[in-house]
Amino acid sequence: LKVVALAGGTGSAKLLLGLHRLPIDLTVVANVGDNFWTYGVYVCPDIDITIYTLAGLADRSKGWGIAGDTFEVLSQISRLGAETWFRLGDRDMALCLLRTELMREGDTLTGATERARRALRVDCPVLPVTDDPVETRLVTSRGDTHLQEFWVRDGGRPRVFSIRYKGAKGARLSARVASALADADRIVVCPANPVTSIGPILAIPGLSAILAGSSARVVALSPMQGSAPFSGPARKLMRAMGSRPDSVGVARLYSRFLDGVIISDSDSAMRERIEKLGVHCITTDTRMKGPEDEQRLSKVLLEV
Ligand code: FO1
Repeated sequence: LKVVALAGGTGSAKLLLGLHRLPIDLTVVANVGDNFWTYGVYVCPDIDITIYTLAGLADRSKGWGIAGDTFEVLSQISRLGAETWFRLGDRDMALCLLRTELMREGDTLTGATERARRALRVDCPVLPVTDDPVETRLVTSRGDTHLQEFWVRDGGRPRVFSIRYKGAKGARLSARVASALADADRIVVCPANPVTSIGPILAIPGLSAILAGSSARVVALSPMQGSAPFSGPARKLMRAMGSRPDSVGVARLYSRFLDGVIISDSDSAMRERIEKLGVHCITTDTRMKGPEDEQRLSKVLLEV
């Protein structure tokens, strides 16, 4: 079974671990909207957490970076008087340095990612949705900011007036992503922030039409329980986009292409509303507390 998973950060990585343990042919399509230039390097948080998680290196308590990483470079940068609110670890920085170097020499983000995942012995393709730069930007009460500035520097506190995916309109879907989607038997939308993780993927011209026209079933695991996401700023950002911050809102955002969705059993009252959108809805315990949950939910996603 060829499965393509559309993935963002922490929540996605947990589900990917479950999918990765099943006997399927898995390809991960990663968000690039949270990619960020800092300390002279190109950081790709969603790509990197996917690789670190599948390589068994991730710091699973933080949800980003490498377990046991040190912060020597960052301490010295701070000593030199620069801001260090973005806590990029030493080993994590190594991947970012190599990626920056490869891309300066003319390699694509796809090529640099392929090299890293192979070196770290991740046995499934991790594909950035596009090789063109796309940036999730927010107009907030602290000005026009990158997603990382809003979330990490400002702690997600400022008021959010609008959100845009800078560069998305002119970005081209990567050829490898297009071919993985064309060959897929099933497409899984991971439990990720629909605005900052899946939104930038869907904003790449042509992608949502490919999903809508695909003969593969497209299924999602909702990242929401009630109006709270399992992690991150989904509630605030869905509201800012005029969406209901719950599983109905998520299903509505994806309804153009979604065949089925798994939502929390505590939200079973939302089921009827979701089915009215033409989306088959299953309720179960959607919390991922460990490998059993990750695998159980992965299996349900392949059966919906
Ligand atoms: N998130 C934080 O909340 N604080 C950090 O200092 C931080 C550092 C960081 C370094 C590398 C990396 O790849 C991710 C990092 N993240 C950090 C996570 C990241 O900002 C977001 O959670 C994701 O972009 C959301 O998908």
